[in-house]
Amino acid sequence: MKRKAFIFDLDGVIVDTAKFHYLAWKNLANSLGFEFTETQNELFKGVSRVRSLEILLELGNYTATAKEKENWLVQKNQEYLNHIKGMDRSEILPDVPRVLAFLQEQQQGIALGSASKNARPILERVDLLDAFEVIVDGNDVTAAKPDPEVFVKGAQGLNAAPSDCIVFEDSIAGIQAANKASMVSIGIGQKKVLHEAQYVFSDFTEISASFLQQLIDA
Ligand code: B16
Ligand code: MG
Repeated sequence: MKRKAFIFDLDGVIVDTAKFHYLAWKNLANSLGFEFTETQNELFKGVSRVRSLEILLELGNYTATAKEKENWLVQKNQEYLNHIKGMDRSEILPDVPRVLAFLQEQQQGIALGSASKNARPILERVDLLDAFEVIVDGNDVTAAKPDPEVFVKGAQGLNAAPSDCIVFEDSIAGIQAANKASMVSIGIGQKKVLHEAQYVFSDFTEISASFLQQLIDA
């Protein structure tokens, strides 16, 4: 049997934590005297925490000192951590456990490739820490998506060639990272947003066992 490497993004693929990031960024924006909308929050998907703050301040036309930025990053993350404390298995997105179980049965490599520095506590909350043989997160990389570093490290951890890797991603930057790494890119979300992906599905309920088998056999 062939062994491929399946690399999963976290936020927006395994769980929907974008809503918690949004609440925390919105509170910060409001405390600085400007609005932050859910549409603007789309710009933050797959983007690092530090870069997200820069974008937020640009949106609010706000200039800040390095010390202020440092404090706000801590404040935002504390609020985000308060939200994720309440997470449990019910937060796992539909059919993710079915796809993970199928890949495990087929003895495929399974890795996490996330920009988040909070990936491990989130996986622990939803009881999925053991589902991943390799975890590469925001603490392990120096270059953020669309740089392919996070996925390249995931492939190395699984001892797989890039051409044997399949990446599931919900962000444009993440799809670009997978493409740059010459891996198969699968978008989870809207076709019009993720048109650079090789395949796009709304969610995992649309991903059949026969499609996964084709990816393994390819
Ligand atoms: P943290 P992913 C990304 O996770 C999120 O999509 C993005 O919105 C967030 O800013 C980033 O993680 C950093 O998260 O503040 O927890 O380190 O989609 O790459 O799993
Ligand atoms: Mg994501």
